[in-house]
Amino acid sequence: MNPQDYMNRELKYGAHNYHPLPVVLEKGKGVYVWDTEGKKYFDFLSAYSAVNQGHCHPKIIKAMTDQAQILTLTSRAFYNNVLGEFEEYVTKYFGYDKVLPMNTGAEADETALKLARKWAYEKKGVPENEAKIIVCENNFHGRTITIISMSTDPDAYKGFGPYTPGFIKIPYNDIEALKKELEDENIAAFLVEPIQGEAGVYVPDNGYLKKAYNLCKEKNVLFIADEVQTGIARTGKLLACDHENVRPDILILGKAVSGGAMPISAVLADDDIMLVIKPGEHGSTFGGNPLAGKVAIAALEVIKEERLAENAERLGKIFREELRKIDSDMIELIRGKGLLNAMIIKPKNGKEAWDVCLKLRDNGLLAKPTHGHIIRFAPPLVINEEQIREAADIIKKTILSF
Ligand code: IF1
Repeated sequence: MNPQDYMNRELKYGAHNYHPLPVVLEKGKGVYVWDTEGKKYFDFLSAYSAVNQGHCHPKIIKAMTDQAQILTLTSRAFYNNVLGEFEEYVTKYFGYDKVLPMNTGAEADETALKLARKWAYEKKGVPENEAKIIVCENNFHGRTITIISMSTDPDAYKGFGPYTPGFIKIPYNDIEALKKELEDENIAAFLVEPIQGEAGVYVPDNGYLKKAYNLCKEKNVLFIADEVQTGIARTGKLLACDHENVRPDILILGKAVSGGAMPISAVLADDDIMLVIKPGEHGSTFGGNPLAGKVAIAALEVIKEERLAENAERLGKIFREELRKIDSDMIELIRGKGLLNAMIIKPKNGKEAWDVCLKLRDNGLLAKPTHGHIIRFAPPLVINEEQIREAADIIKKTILSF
């Protein structure tokens, strides 16, 4: 089959809920992926930051294949010999009393919302069914009905109502707006992305997270960080909240928890919050399965062993520096932190971010536009200096060709 055959088959038999860049991949290793014709590319999306440890990391794949031959799933109806090992490892790793394992990022966000509401009723004394959660405009937390009820993006929510009530939307990076809404006594939590990914790698002002956290503490409101995309070394620290020494009351993780091997997510909190959920009140068939446990431990070990946070911090600076040197009126702005970066494109002669991504593909680098005019650059964190300079050269050559 040629690439067009593969694409046509997906179009014919799959739902049309995506519009992929036309490239058909069949193999990945480290920072590279290969298409069905054998052409090699830098992967500068990393499956939306799930593949921080690089494609098919040998240690993660070994953990996966070893455990897959022993025991994959028991359900939580029974104990298994791996879950506790994972729970001990991950809670010590991030410094929380407890973890609740789920599968996707959206499920972890839903878990955090349930925790916050129950905590509000049982611990804060909010009257039943009155709890509200403050969220930010242009957020992205996933695709469930409740999560899209928090969204301000019509693509995400339009046509899927009726919506879940109980959310207040305020502008991102706006401390005054938060202060005002926190006056309401029924606020359970403030849910925030430390950097807004889908919004276009929107980095808030220095000090925003710290101020927001402190305001929440004054009002006995939970500070929930969605680090599904920013977490696990992507922004140059283990967590993006670490840049401001903020320790969220509830921490939401997904994506890179598995290094891209399988869907694994986790919610971390201390006992006074986590223990409001009792047996039978929450869970999932696959959450906490032994295969996921072994994969997650290996994936988190790789982050520390290979010093990926430090690498992201150092190479992120070089990368932004190189991109800022490109002299083109097509580039409006370069922004980001660590290896989560974005280029804002000013269309030229009718050529937009999508056209830039097509040409980047031709030149051997894969990236995807968001919101029409923003290109996200987020390579696997195992990239080295020579590779990041080579990738920056490809981007430069591509932009200058327009
Ligand atoms: C898609 C974006 C990234 C997330 C944050 C929760 C989730 C996500 C901060 C849900 C998921 C994804 C999902 C993917 C596109 C993607 C994305 F462009 F939409 F914004 F990463 F940049 N919290 N983000 O970013 O996690 O349930 O998907 O495991 O196609 O929806 P999930």
